[in-house]
Amino acid sequence: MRCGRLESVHRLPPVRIFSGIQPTGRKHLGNHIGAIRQYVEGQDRGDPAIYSIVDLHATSVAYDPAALPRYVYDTTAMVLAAGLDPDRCILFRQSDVKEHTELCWLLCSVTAHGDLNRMHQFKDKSAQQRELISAGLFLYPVLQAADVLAYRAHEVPVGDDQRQHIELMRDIAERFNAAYGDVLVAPEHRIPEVGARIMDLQEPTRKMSTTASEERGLIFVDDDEDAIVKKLKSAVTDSGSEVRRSEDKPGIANLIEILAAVRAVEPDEIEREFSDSRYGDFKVAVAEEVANYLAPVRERYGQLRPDEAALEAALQQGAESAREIASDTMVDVRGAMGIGAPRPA
Ligand code: AQP
Repeated sequence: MRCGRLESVHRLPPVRIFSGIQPTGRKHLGNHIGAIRQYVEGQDRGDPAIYSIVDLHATSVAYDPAALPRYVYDTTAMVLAAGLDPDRCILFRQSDVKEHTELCWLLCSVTAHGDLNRMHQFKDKSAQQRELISAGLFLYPVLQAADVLAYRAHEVPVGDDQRQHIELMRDIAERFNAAYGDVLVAPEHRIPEVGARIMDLQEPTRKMSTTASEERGLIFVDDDEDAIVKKLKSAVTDSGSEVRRSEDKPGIANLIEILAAVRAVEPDEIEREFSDSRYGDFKVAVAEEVANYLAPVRERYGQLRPDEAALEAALQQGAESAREIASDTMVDVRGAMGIGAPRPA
């Protein structure tokens, strides 16, 4: 039985996986369900699975330079606590691999200004900026394309909010290949069927967001049980009483989706099970299960986070492997674009 499974796994073509996550301090339930747990699943399938703590992206909006190195360790500890293992995947800090920034500039030559102007994230985030809408925020999707294309990754696990960026990244890769020859791989997104867009608990028509949500609207992965129960009990719902999804019930639909994602079942199953329940009882059930689901991650995070030397060592080990792959791609990109000294014939 076991042999049969292994044989069929070996017949599958190798899939290279890449995803990046911002070091924005505490991570929320949306990050965990939409992205981080897919990273862990990819670790077993990826050949290799490559994950980056994208500190360069953090500079595209106002940020605290003194806090950024600590936030990188927070996020590193968080993904390790969720189950990433630096010996079974490549985990590194984006700024340690200089190829990302070089490729970003080169990809600008095949990126349409008009396409960047249409990016929802740019529109939303530029509206949030008080002092400066930086060119970095505008170019964010090009750096993100460079992150993935530098590894010629086939698959990018992300939440639904990144769909448009991945489509742009495919266009960039295809335009590059049409102009300079077949060098880059146009990747596919891997967006989970359930839990791809976890919504804010207080404003359930908006996604749960690090920068836009208030504390009450977010569940942090390292929130303790009391905080989780309090936030979920006070989640906004409508005036009805039926536990079912519909457009006029975004709050209850979000809680159904959260419980389905936590249990890894279809939302229909949750609706059937709670068809006779009242909102209050349903919220208590969701709160208890979310708290139980996150408890081992929180505990492990508490053990890993204090050892910054070990976190740094894991990131350095990953950077070495990442550099090897990315520098290979850059030799081809530079050659194809006629950048640098001519290659020997
Ligand atoms: N609400 C969400 N539901 C499901 N997936 C989500 N992701 C983000 N929000 C949700 C996914 O998490 C991954 C990491 O996102 P990031 O690097 O952008 O980290 P962040 O900036 O801390 O997360 P936010 O909340 O997305 O911040 P804002 O809103 O400030 O930009 C990505 O794969 C993302 O899709």
